[in-house]
Amino acid sequence: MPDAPVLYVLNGPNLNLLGEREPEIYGRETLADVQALCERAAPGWTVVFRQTNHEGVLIDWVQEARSAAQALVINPAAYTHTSVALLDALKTLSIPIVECHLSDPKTREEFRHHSYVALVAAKTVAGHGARSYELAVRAAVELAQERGLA
Ligand code: CA2
Repeated sequence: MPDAPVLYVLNGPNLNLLGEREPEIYGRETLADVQALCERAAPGWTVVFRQTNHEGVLIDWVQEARSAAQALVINPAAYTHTSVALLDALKTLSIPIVECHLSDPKTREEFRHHSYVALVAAKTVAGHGARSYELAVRAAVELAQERGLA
C-alpha cells in the first residue's frame, strides 16, 4: 500500500495560548482541540501539526515541507503581516498552500490588513474560529488531489 499523503499544519507565535486568553476573538478551543479537528478533517492523511513562537523555526518547517508534504495549511499569526522571510520560504514550495486565521484580520486593526502569505496562498480561510482550520484542511486536501499530488 502506498504511504499516506502528508499535510503540514503550521502555527505561529502565541497560538499555544489558544483557549486561555481573548476567547472573544479566538474562541474557547485549545490548540490540542484544533489539532484533533484537523486530523478528523483529513481522513487517510498523515497530519503533522506544529506550533512555534520563533520565525526561523517556522521557516525551517516550511523548508522541511518542500520534500515531506503534499499540502500545507499555515496560520503564521503575527508573522502573516510582517515576514518577508516567511514569504520567501513559502515561494519555494510547489505544493498547495492554504492560509488560515481564526479571526478575520481584515476587519481588525489596520496593521493586520496586509498579508504577505496571501501573495502565495492558493486560498485564505479566515474568521470562522477553530472551524477555519477544518475548512482550510479540506481545501488543502482538495487542491492536492486536483493537482495529482495525493
Ligand atoms: O486570527 C488569527 O488566527 C491570527 O493569525 C491570530 C494572530 C494575529 O496576530 C493575526 O492577526 C490573526 C494572533 C495569535 C495570538 O494567539 C493568541 C491566542 C490566545 C490568546 C492570545 C493570543
